[in-house]
Amino acid sequence: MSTDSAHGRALLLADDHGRLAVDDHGRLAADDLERLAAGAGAAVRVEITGRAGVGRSSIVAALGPVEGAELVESAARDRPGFPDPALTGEIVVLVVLDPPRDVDTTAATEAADRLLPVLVKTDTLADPDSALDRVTAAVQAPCLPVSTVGAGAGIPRLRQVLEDRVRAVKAARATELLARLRTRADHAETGAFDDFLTTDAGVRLVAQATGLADPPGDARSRAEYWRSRMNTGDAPDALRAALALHRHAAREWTRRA
Ligand SMILES: Nc1nc2c(ncn2[C@@H]2O[C@H](COP(=O)(O)OP(=O)(O)OP(=O)(O)O)[C@@H](O)[C@H]2O)c(=O)[nH]1
Ligand SMILES: [Mg+2]
Repeated sequence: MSTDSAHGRALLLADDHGRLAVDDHGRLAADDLERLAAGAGAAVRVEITGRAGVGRSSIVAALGPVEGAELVESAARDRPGFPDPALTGEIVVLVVLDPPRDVDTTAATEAADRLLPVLVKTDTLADPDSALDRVTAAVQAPCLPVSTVGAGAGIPRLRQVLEDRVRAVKAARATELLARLRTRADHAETGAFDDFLTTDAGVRLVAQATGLADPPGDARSRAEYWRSRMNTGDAPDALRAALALHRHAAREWTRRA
Protein backbone atom coordinates (compact mmCIF):
# COMPACT_ATOMS: atom_id res chain seq x y z
CA MET A 1 0.00 0.00 0.00
CA SER A 2 2.90 2.35 0.70
CA THR A 3 3.58 2.64 -3.04
CA ASP A 4 0.39 4.64 -3.34
CA SER A 5 1.20 6.81 -0.38
CA ALA A 6 2.57 9.48 -2.69
CA HIS A 7 -1.03 10.22 -3.47
CA GLY A 8 -1.76 10.31 0.24
CA ARG A 9 -4.78 8.14 -0.22
CA ALA A 10 -4.20 4.46 0.14
CA LEU A 11 -2.93 4.86 3.67
CA LEU A 12 -6.30 6.16 4.66
CA LEU A 13 -7.90 2.92 3.66
CA ALA A 14 -5.55 0.50 5.31
CA ASP A 15 -3.60 0.01 8.48
CA ASP A 16 0.20 -0.08 8.63
CA HIS A 17 0.22 -3.59 7.23
CA GLY A 18 -1.96 -2.74 4.27
CA ARG A 19 -5.04 -4.38 5.73
CA LEU A 20 -8.40 -2.82 6.16
CA ALA A 21 -9.14 -2.12 9.80
CA VAL A 22 -10.53 -5.19 11.52
CA ASP A 23 -10.22 -6.46 15.08
CA ASP A 24 -8.75 -9.78 16.22
CA HIS A 25 -11.92 -11.56 15.22
CA GLY A 26 -11.90 -10.12 11.73
CA ARG A 27 -14.56 -7.56 12.58
CA LEU A 28 -14.55 -3.91 11.73
CA ALA A 29 -13.40 -2.11 14.87
CA ALA A 30 -15.20 1.10 15.83
CA ASP A 31 -11.98 2.93 16.74
CA ASP A 32 -10.39 2.05 13.43
CA LEU A 33 -13.46 3.10 11.51
CA GLU A 34 -13.28 6.48 13.18
CA ARG A 35 -9.58 6.74 12.45
CA LEU A 36 -10.08 5.85 8.79
CA ALA A 37 -12.91 8.35 8.49
CA ALA A 38 -10.71 11.05 10.04
CA GLY A 39 -8.00 10.22 7.51
CA ALA A 40 -10.43 10.57 4.63
CA GLY A 41 -11.32 14.03 5.93
CA ALA A 42 -7.72 15.17 6.45
CA ALA A 43 -6.41 18.23 4.62
CA VAL A 44 -5.64 17.64 0.94
CA ARG A 45 -1.99 18.25 0.13
CA VAL A 46 -1.69 20.86 -2.62
CA GLU A 47 1.80 21.16 -4.05
CA ILE A 48 2.88 24.44 -5.67
CA THR A 49 5.66 23.66 -8.10
CA GLY A 50 7.56 25.18 -11.02
CA ARG A 51 10.93 26.65 -11.93
CA ALA A 52 12.87 28.88 -9.54
CA GLY A 53 11.57 32.42 -9.30
CA VAL A 54 8.39 31.89 -11.33
CA GLY A 55 6.25 33.15 -8.47
CA ARG A 56 5.33 30.10 -6.38
CA SER A 57 5.67 31.84 -3.00
CA SER A 58 3.68 34.82 -4.27
CA ILE A 59 0.81 32.55 -5.28
CA VAL A 60 0.79 30.80 -1.89
CA ALA A 61 0.74 34.21 -0.17
CA ALA A 62 -1.96 35.62 -2.48
CA LEU A 63 -4.20 32.59 -1.99
CA GLY A 64 -4.01 32.58 1.79
CA PRO A 65 -5.85 29.68 3.46
CA VAL A 66 -7.73 27.37 1.09
CA GLU A 67 -10.53 25.42 2.74
CA GLY A 68 -9.72 21.76 3.27
CA ALA A 69 -6.20 22.07 1.85
CA GLU A 70 -2.62 22.29 2.99
CA LEU A 71 -0.54 24.34 0.53
CA VAL A 72 3.11 23.38 0.18
CA GLU A 73 5.70 25.12 -1.99
CA SER A 74 7.98 22.40 -3.33
CA ALA A 75 11.64 22.74 -4.30
CA ALA A 76 12.25 24.50 -7.60
CA ARG A 77 12.39 22.44 -10.80
CA ASP A 78 15.01 22.67 -13.53
CA ARG A 79 17.89 23.63 -11.22
CA PRO A 80 21.24 22.82 -12.80
CA GLY A 81 22.85 19.93 -10.97
CA PHE A 82 19.69 18.96 -9.11
CA PRO A 83 17.21 16.27 -10.12
CA ASP A 84 13.62 17.48 -10.31
CA PRO A 85 11.81 16.45 -7.11
CA ALA A 86 9.04 13.86 -7.50
CA LEU A 87 5.56 15.36 -7.45
CA THR A 88 3.88 14.11 -4.31
CA GLY A 89 0.87 16.42 -3.92
CA GLU A 90 -2.66 15.13 -4.33
CA ILE A 91 -3.16 18.27 -6.40
CA VAL A 92 -0.22 19.77 -8.29
CA VAL A 93 -0.38 23.48 -9.07
CA LEU A 94 2.20 23.89 -11.84
CA VAL A 95 3.29 27.52 -12.05
CA VAL A 96 4.40 28.36 -15.59
CA LEU A 97 5.99 31.47 -17.02
CA ASP A 98 5.65 32.22 -20.72
CA PRO A 99 7.37 30.88 -22.79
CA PRO A 100 6.88 27.36 -21.38
CA ARG A 101 9.92 25.08 -21.14
CA ASP A 102 10.36 21.34 -21.60
CA VAL A 103 10.54 20.95 -17.83
CA ASP A 104 6.97 22.29 -17.60
CA THR A 105 5.71 19.73 -20.11
CA THR A 106 7.52 16.96 -18.24
CA ALA A 107 6.02 18.03 -14.90
CA ALA A 108 2.56 18.24 -16.45
CA THR A 109 2.89 14.70 -17.79
CA GLU A 110 4.06 13.42 -14.41
CA ALA A 111 1.24 15.14 -12.55
CA ALA A 112 -1.35 13.76 -15.01
CA ASP A 113 -4.83 14.03 -13.49
CA ARG A 114 -3.50 15.82 -10.40
CA LEU A 115 -2.41 18.78 -12.56
CA LEU A 116 -3.69 22.33 -12.18
CA PRO A 117 -1.54 24.60 -14.40
CA VAL A 118 -1.30 28.34 -13.83
CA LEU A 119 0.15 30.97 -16.17
CA VAL A 120 1.79 33.64 -13.98
CA LYS A 121 2.87 37.26 -14.16
CA THR A 122 0.20 38.04 -16.75
CA ASP A 123 0.73 41.74 -15.93
CA THR A 124 4.11 41.50 -17.72
CA LEU A 125 2.73 39.93 -20.91
CA ALA A 126 2.16 41.96 -24.08
CA ASP A 127 -0.25 39.35 -25.43
CA PRO A 128 -1.68 37.26 -22.56
CA ASP A 129 -4.10 35.35 -24.83
CA SER A 130 -1.33 33.98 -27.04
CA ALA A 131 0.73 33.14 -23.96
CA LEU A 132 -2.23 31.24 -22.53
CA ASP A 133 -2.57 29.28 -25.79
CA ARG A 134 1.14 28.44 -25.78
CA VAL A 135 1.17 27.28 -22.17
CA THR A 136 -2.08 25.32 -22.53
CA ALA A 137 -0.60 23.49 -25.53
CA ALA A 138 2.65 22.78 -23.65
CA VAL A 139 0.95 21.31 -20.58
CA GLN A 140 -2.01 19.81 -22.44
CA ALA A 141 -4.53 21.14 -19.95
CA PRO A 142 -6.65 24.26 -19.43
CA CYS A 143 -4.55 26.87 -17.69
CA LEU A 144 -5.60 29.66 -15.31
CA PRO A 145 -4.03 33.12 -15.85
CA VAL A 146 -2.87 34.84 -12.67
CA SER A 147 -0.90 37.85 -11.48
CA THR A 148 -0.08 38.55 -7.84
CA VAL A 149 1.44 42.06 -7.87
CA GLY A 150 -0.46 45.27 -7.27
CA ALA A 151 -4.19 44.63 -7.44
CA GLY A 152 -3.52 41.14 -8.81
CA ALA A 153 -5.81 39.18 -11.12
CA GLY A 154 -7.20 35.69 -11.33
CA ILE A 155 -6.65 34.72 -7.69
CA PRO A 156 -10.34 34.35 -6.71
CA ARG A 157 -10.90 32.11 -9.72
CA LEU A 158 -7.83 30.02 -8.85
CA ARG A 159 -9.06 29.67 -5.26
CA GLN A 160 -12.50 28.58 -6.49
CA VAL A 161 -11.06 25.95 -8.83
CA LEU A 162 -8.74 24.72 -6.09
CA GLU A 163 -11.55 24.42 -3.57
CA ASP A 164 -13.61 22.45 -6.09
CA ARG A 165 -10.70 20.12 -6.75
CA VAL A 166 -10.01 19.70 -3.02
CA ARG A 167 -13.64 18.77 -2.46
CA ALA A 168 -13.48 16.27 -5.34
CA VAL A 169 -10.37 14.62 -3.84
CA LYS A 170 -12.10 14.33 -0.47
CA ALA A 171 -15.24 12.93 -2.08
CA ALA A 172 -13.17 10.31 -3.92
CA ARG A 173 -11.46 9.32 -0.66
CA ALA A 174 -14.79 9.03 1.18
CA THR A 175 -16.44 7.10 -1.66
CA GLU A 176 -13.55 4.67 -1.88
CA LEU A 177 -13.47 4.14 1.87
CA LEU A 178 -17.22 3.59 2.08
CA ALA A 179 -17.11 1.11 -0.79
CA ARG A 180 -14.35 -0.87 0.87
CA LEU A 181 -16.06 -0.84 4.24
CA ARG A 182 -19.32 -1.92 2.63
CA THR A 183 -17.63 -4.82 0.85
CA ARG A 184 -16.00 -5.78 4.10
CA ALA A 185 -19.34 -5.60 5.91
CA ASP A 186 -20.94 -7.80 3.23
CA HIS A 187 -18.35 -10.46 3.91
CA ALA A 188 -18.33 -10.17 7.67
CA GLU A 189 -21.10 -8.95 9.89
CA THR A 190 -22.82 -5.70 8.99
CA GLY A 191 -23.43 -4.48 12.55
CA ALA A 192 -20.25 -2.47 13.09
CA PHE A 193 -20.54 -0.72 9.75
CA ASP A 194 -24.20 0.11 10.23
CA ASP A 195 -23.44 1.42 13.72
CA PHE A 196 -20.60 3.49 12.34
CA LEU A 197 -22.91 5.09 9.76
CA THR A 198 -25.00 6.51 12.61
CA THR A 199 -22.01 8.11 14.39
CA ASP A 200 -20.91 11.71 13.78
CA ALA A 201 -17.87 10.44 11.88
CA GLY A 202 -20.03 8.17 9.71
CA VAL A 203 -22.55 10.91 8.95
CA ARG A 204 -19.68 13.25 8.06
CA LEU A 205 -18.06 10.67 5.78
CA VAL A 206 -21.28 10.06 3.85
CA ALA A 207 -21.76 13.82 3.46
CA GLN A 208 -18.14 14.17 2.28
CA ALA A 209 -18.69 11.45 -0.33
CA THR A 210 -21.33 13.59 -2.07
CA GLY A 211 -18.63 16.05 -3.16
CA LEU A 212 -21.17 18.88 -2.90
CA ALA A 213 -20.33 22.28 -1.43
CA ASP A 214 -22.28 23.51 1.56
CA PRO A 215 -23.79 26.97 1.10
CA PRO A 216 -22.24 29.62 3.33
CA GLY A 217 -23.88 30.10 6.70
CA ASP A 218 -24.23 28.45 10.09
CA ALA A 219 -25.23 24.83 10.67
CA ARG A 220 -28.88 25.72 11.07
CA SER A 221 -29.15 27.61 7.78
CA ARG A 222 -27.23 24.84 6.01
CA ALA A 223 -29.61 22.23 7.42
CA GLU A 224 -32.55 24.30 6.21
CA TYR A 225 -31.01 24.70 2.78
CA TRP A 226 -30.48 20.95 2.33
CA ARG A 227 -33.96 20.21 3.65
CA SER A 228 -35.36 22.48 0.94
CA ARG A 229 -33.23 20.60 -1.62
CA MET A 230 -34.85 17.36 -0.49
CA ASN A 231 -38.26 18.56 -1.66
CA THR A 232 -37.40 19.59 -5.20
CA GLY A 233 -38.29 16.32 -6.92
CA ASP A 234 -34.70 15.92 -8.12
CA ALA A 235 -33.20 12.62 -9.27
CA PRO A 236 -32.71 9.96 -6.56
CA ASP A 237 -28.95 10.58 -6.40
CA ALA A 238 -29.41 14.30 -5.79
CA LEU A 239 -32.03 13.52 -3.19
CA ARG A 240 -29.75 11.11 -1.38
CA ALA A 241 -26.96 13.69 -1.44
CA ALA A 242 -29.25 16.39 -0.03
CA LEU A 243 -30.36 13.99 2.69
CA ALA A 244 -26.75 13.18 3.61
CA LEU A 245 -25.80 16.86 3.80
CA HIS A 246 -28.93 17.66 5.76
CA ARG A 247 -28.13 14.97 8.30
CA HIS A 248 -24.61 16.28 8.65
CA ALA A 249 -25.64 19.92 9.13
CA ALA A 250 -28.47 18.94 11.48
CA ARG A 251 -26.00 16.98 13.64
CA GLU A 252 -23.73 19.96 13.90
CA TRP A 253 -26.63 22.23 14.70
CA THR A 254 -27.88 19.90 17.47
CA ARG A 255 -24.41 19.54 18.89
CA ARG A 256 -24.00 23.30 19.13
CA ALA A 257 -27.49 23.93 20.48
N1 LIG B 1 5.34 41.28 -12.39
C1 LIG B 1 5.07 40.31 -11.56
N2 LIG B 1 6.02 39.87 -10.71
C2 LIG B 1 5.72 38.86 -9.87
C3 LIG B 1 4.46 38.27 -9.84
N3 LIG B 1 4.44 37.28 -8.91
C4 LIG B 1 5.68 37.27 -8.37
N4 LIG B 1 6.47 38.22 -8.93
C5 LIG B 1 7.86 38.52 -8.63
O1 LIG B 1 8.68 37.43 -9.04
C6 LIG B 1 9.75 37.24 -8.12
C7 LIG B 1 9.75 35.81 -7.61
O2 LIG B 1 8.55 35.58 -6.92
P1 LIG B 1 8.42 34.41 -5.85
O3 LIG B 1 6.99 34.35 -5.46
O4 LIG B 1 9.42 34.56 -4.78
O5 LIG B 1 8.81 33.16 -6.77
P2 LIG B 1 9.23 31.69 -6.30
O6 LIG B 1 8.87 30.78 -7.42
O7 LIG B 1 8.65 31.38 -4.97
O8 LIG B 1 10.81 31.87 -6.21
P3 LIG B 1 11.88 30.96 -5.42
O9 LIG B 1 11.19 30.26 -4.29
O10 LIG B 1 12.90 31.94 -4.96
O11 LIG B 1 12.42 30.01 -6.44
C8 LIG B 1 9.56 38.27 -7.01
O12 LIG B 1 10.37 39.36 -7.28
C9 LIG B 1 8.10 38.65 -7.14
O13 LIG B 1 7.83 39.94 -6.69
C10 LIG B 1 3.43 38.76 -10.73
O14 LIG B 1 2.31 38.31 -10.79
N5 LIG B 1 3.81 39.77 -11.57
MG1 LIG C 1 9.57 30.65 -3.21
